[in-house]
Amino acid sequence: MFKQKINKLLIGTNNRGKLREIRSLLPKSIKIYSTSGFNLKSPVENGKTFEENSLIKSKYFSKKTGLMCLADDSGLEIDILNKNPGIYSARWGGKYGDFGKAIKRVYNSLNKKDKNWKNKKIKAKFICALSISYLNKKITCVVGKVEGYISNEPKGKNGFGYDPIFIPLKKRKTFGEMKPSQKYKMDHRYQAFKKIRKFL
Ligand code: ITT
Repeated sequence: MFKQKINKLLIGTNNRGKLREIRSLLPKSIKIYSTSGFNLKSPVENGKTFEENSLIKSKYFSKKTGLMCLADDSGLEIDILNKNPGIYSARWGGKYGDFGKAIKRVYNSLNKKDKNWKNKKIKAKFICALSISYLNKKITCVVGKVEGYISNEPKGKNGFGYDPIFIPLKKRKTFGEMKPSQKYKMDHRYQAFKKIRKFL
């Protein structure tokens, strides 16, 4: 069991939206490093679950830099699409991470599945697996979730990725319409963060 508090940490992501959000969730006392300082590419994410892919990233970036690393693997699961895009959420954006394209693919898939989907509540959840590793050793790996549904059209310019099409339960606005400070206090990443607080 890892007992010390962490005082420096590499955030193992090349996604700027995630980096912004993780920075704002970490205590200010921790010295944070990002992958851009090391000019590192991402590893191949060939795991079958969010947890496996998160650990692939935290171990890979830790071994490359010699720093303890926090990595995030996340995505959007849509019930009637058999939980797709799920672990393929980034890949639905194509080689260039085009989220206009990923969102179109969601709407095309929904249209194919059920012509009448806009008159129904399309259940979805965001999932986030956060892991901390030091070299090849896993220190922790936890999962956080937020449930909600898919908006009939993209709304809002805040956030990143699928934020414009996700409305959390009991809210009317998409994550893309919310202020970042509001989204950060309720989303899947925050739910996962609560479970690793004891390390930070
Ligand atoms: P790294 O692997 O470098 O961290 P990535 O973008 O490839 O970056 P993932 O493999 O975890 O990360 O893919 C998750 C995708 O799911 C990501 O590209 C986002 O578009 C989407 N996603 C995850 N969390 C999200 C959030 O809070 N809001 C909107 N979209 C999110």
